[in-house]
Amino acid sequence: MSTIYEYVERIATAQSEKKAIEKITISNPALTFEEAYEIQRLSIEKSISASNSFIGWKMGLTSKAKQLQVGVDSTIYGRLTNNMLMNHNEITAADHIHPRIEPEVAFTFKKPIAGENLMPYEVWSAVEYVYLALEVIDSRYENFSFSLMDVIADNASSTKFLLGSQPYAPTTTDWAQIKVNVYYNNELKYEGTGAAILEHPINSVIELLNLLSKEGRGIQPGELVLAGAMTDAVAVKSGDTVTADYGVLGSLTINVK
Ligand code: OOG
Ligand code: MG
Repeated sequence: MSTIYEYVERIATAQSEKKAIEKITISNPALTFEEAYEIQRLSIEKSISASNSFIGWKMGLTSKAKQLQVGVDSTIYGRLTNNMLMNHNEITAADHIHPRIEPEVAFTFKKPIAGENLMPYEVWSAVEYVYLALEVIDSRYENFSFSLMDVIADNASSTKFLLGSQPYAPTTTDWAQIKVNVYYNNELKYEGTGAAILEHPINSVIELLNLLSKEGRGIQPGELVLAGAMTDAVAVKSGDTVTADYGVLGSLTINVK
């Protein structure tokens, strides 16, 4: 059986060579939750020592749409590094294995916060801004197919994300009631609401804090959190465009080269 370090290497190679690998649980069905998060942590540590920096967290599988799409029904977290944050709205298909794009919102934090089963008002007191976001995911596994432990080890399929330029104050709107229309090459493909994320996107942060507190961690000021997709993800290829239109709040587009 392979060691945790060998899985870290395999995932890193899949990413750098843009070549999908067999999911870990095929050869190691006994992979535990703790081992899976340890593979994720070590993978990000490796990326950080290669000159990237840690900037926050992503939540995954916080909506029914996403849980059904990938067949995993537990929420998970992943780690975000500065090289994932896009500085223009274009990705190159050839830089990825089988990229998908999904509409999200993100929170930034001005105060440290930690703890289990916090109330929404306690979490909001630490939030600085809310942003519109598009996440690009790219599972390192063949056919975008995985079990819970595989996707945790693979840093929740994260690869890139785009943040809107406009910071919104938490009180701007009821974030559960926001609506998003996702257009694939200018055709309406999916519709979602903020409530699709665990009834309210703030609950995604509460869930993240529950997961982090098991490890004695929390969210630090300056970190950001992607709350999870509000609709299914759209598979994209070179030449495609995905737009998420959030109505009066604005819209975000990613062009695929
Ligand atoms: C897992 C990552 C899920 C989300 O927003 O639900 C995720 C995947 O779908 O590959 O990022
Ligand atoms: Mg996501």
